[in-house]
Amino acid sequence: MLESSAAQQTKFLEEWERAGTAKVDAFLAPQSLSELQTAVEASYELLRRHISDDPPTLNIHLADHFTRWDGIWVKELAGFLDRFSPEIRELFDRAISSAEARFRSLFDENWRLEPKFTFIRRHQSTRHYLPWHIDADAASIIYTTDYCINVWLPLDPVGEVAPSLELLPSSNKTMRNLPIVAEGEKMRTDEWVKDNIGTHSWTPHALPGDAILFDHWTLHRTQRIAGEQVKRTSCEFRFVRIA
Ligand SMILES: O=C(O)CCC(=O)C(=O)O
Ligand SMILES: [Fe+2]
Repeated sequence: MLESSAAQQTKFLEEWERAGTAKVDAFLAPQSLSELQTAVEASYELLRRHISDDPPTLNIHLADHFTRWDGIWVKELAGFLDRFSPEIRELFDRAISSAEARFRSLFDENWRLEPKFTFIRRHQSTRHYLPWHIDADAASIIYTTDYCINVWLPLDPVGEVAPSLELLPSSNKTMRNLPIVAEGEKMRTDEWVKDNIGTHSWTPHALPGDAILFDHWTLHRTQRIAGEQVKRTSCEFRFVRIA
């Protein structure tokens, strides 16, 4: 029997309250997913083509994230697309509006996507897999807002071949009362996590269109999966309360 959307929302909110993380199947409708996939692919291609322009056409932040970790900072991408591909900018804006509408239907109307905290990530090897961390300090979010929710959107199937996220449900309750890491790498060692939180982790499988939500106190890391040849692209759409 299909659950009504009200029943699904209640179930989601219960899980969210309990664990600080939850999966939403088909967070994006097929049309929005397809727009997002097209926009992301086209942006990587454009950045690749322009990364070595002399004089530079990518600003320093866009170039830095792209070169260092195959990342795209959405805040900085917007201006670049306005110059080089307004039609891709439009696709992005539409996908973001759909994600905002879906997010608000799960929580309430008082949320918006924050481009400053929104990134696209591509793993092409295990080199940039992230160790245990919370986004509050690792992504420096705590210096701007006291609460933020990450809508993590894989654009490839994850959990089996390509890496998903491994999360520690309910770790947010402990982490929000512990000191943040202010300096250096801002990552927690396996031993620290075992001693302070435990080992009961959750590694959701997900398909493109599904979303894994978690708040900025929830410990997580890239799923440990060997495949050096595996490529995985994902979006980190971060939401904050409308002030
Ligand atoms: O995609 C990954 O491997 C890590 C993502 C992450 O840490 C995040 O979205 O906050
Ligand atoms: Fe993270």
